[in-house]
Amino acid sequence: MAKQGSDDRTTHRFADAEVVAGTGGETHQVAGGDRPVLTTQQGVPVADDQNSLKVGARGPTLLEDFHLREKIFHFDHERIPERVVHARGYGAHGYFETYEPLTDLTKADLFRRKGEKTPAFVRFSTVAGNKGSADVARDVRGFAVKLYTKEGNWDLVGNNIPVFFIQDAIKFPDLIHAAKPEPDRGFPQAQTAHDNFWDFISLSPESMHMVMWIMSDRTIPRSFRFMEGFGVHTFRLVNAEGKSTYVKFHWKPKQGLQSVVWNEAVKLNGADPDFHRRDLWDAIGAGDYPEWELGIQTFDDAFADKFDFDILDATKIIPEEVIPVRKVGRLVLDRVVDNFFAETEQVAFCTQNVVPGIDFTNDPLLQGRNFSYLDTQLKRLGSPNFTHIPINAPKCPFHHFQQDGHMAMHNPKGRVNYEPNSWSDAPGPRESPDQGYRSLPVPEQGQKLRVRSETFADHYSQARQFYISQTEVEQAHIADALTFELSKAETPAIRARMVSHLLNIDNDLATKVAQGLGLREMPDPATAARPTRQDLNPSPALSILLNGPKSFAGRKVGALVTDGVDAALLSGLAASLEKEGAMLKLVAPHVGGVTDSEGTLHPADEKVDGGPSVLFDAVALLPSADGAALLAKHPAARDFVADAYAHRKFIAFVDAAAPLLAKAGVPEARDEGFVPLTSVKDCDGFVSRCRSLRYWDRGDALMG
Ligand code: HDD
Repeated sequence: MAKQGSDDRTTHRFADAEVVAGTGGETHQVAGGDRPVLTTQQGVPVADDQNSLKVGARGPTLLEDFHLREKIFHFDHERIPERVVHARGYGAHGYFETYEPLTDLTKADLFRRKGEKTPAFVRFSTVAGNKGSADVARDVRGFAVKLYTKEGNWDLVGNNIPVFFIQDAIKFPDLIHAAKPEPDRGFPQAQTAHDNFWDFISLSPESMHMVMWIMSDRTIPRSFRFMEGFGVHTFRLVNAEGKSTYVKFHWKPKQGLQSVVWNEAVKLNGADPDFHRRDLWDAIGAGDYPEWELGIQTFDDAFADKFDFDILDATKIIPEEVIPVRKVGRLVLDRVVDNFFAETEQVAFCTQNVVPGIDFTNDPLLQGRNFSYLDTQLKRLGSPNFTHIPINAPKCPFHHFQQDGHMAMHNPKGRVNYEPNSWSDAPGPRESPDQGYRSLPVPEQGQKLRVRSETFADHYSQARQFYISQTEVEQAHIADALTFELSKAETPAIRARMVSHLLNIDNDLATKVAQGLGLREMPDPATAARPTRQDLNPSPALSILLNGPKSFAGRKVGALVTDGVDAALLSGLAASLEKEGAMLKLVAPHVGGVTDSEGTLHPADEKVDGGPSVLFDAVALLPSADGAALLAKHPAARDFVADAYAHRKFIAFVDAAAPLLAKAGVPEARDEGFVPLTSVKDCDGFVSRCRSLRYWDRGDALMG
């Protein structure tokens, strides 16, 4: 129930609802105690919210029923258009804290004072799927940050990948049309594994660097908390003297990087389509606030001129080994939304929302984005007054003469609505040449041309650099992902065309994918505008596995338990995990829980059918002997074990679990990913094994 200006949630409690029988046999929930009386939007108290106004008990409904009409009318209009891209997202509040003044580089107010805390709202998203699609689709993740600075809102609207598919915004509608469901049939949903996408991509060599990223495990993150964010474009920092420095923005998760494996992603989307949003909600609710450090790579014209690639080309990175990332502050997410629609859905990011001290470059993708975002918010939120919505309004004072329009909520008083004016009693705001935003006076001249700069022409060298920077496991995942996706492309010519590009990136990769596809004949390499450079060094910063967490904090162990579970082991495991900052979740035959060896009841977090091992980072098999025999007959329990094994998770087990392991098809010779729990002292050892997240040596024959 809406109660203006109040966060009182007592109206949602059930306990004090009193259900009474009415005279005509109808029932009502009546106001009682401190429960407010239900009203219409006009504030008129409502006597009966269960029955519409009719002629007699079985007669027609009356048009006069203003309560019915208002209620249905409002319901009919509850939906707004979903975002044309990034429709599925999840947001949270927090703050950004500046480590040290950056006044030598920028006059941006938020970077002036050490320890300054700037309120922030972040929305993570997938790109292609609709609002109701599954969270762990293979897709780029949006990483949009709104910083409510003292000199206005700064939106850094980034992704979890530092490059993009295209170099010029004019190709964005084509790219998105090709990625979204095909227009005649309306599917596939939230996936790029179809002809249109790969047709477009295979005809766009500029996408090849991005293809390496999207086919890597970056597009199946384990959690929003465990992924990086990037501003992608080169921006400018401008200091008080008007000196400009180029900058690339990075968000580095303090929790380390982590992804799921593809077979896990597929199963996760069925087991919990809300996996990522639930993870963020749960972590913040548990006080385990995710943090990212803001990193900057800064450079000048001299570097830009000698760099191998064009700094205005959004399909290129500057390797961290070439320009190190300097950490300048941290972003902490410490509050979930109160209302999903009001905040996550209505938040409106615009790349053109910059503050004094931050400026744009001529990156043609960024320039086009600056047109698009304002426009799309008008369509989506329905009024130029979308800035009046609290989530979008600045938190600093603001004064302007923009007025009226649909749903105007800030309506200035008095006569003056223009400037300059000569009214002395209430003259209103004026511009400030000193404090106001000034665009960097970059000299620009040239002919009007529709061309792509020659300096944007190398499409393969950094794609190769990304590939050779991956560990063997990660390279195999890229080959598997390409094989999977291209196998879903029904047109053989599209598959072959993609392989012709891969030949320009890495011969082994092309060969693996060609074999995976069963290509009869290897195509010729695609004609390249520039030959692929073989001299770019691998960049370890590009690997997820080389940049994993140092601890198991923030992760979850799923323990399969039955009645008779060893009480000491269970509490020992819980204690070891708590010490690490990780969580223990109990999966049992019944959600009511299990009674341990000492007679204590432990409610379960999941019933075994609803709590597959894909939901957890590692598992513990702690059944009693009777329980193991029971679970061995249970298909969901066998899958729990078989999947944990196939996904190369660390598995703690008690001796009694042997029949379950056998039925799940686990070889009797246990590899080092298995940790026997013979006594409580083994629990710490298990947790420290879990820090490396997966036992990758488990054998190439396994899927994943
Ligand atoms: Fe975009 C949304 C990120 C290129 C046009 N974009 C959107 C969101 C993110 C990005 C994170 C979701 C914001 C939210 O959570 O509300 N977009 C990017 C990145 C790009 C990029 C990192 C390349 C570097 N986008 C891009 C181009 C165009 C757009 C080239 C158009 C020319 N993007 C939009 C949009 C969206 C959007 C249509 C849809 C919903 C919205 O803006 O608010 O304007």
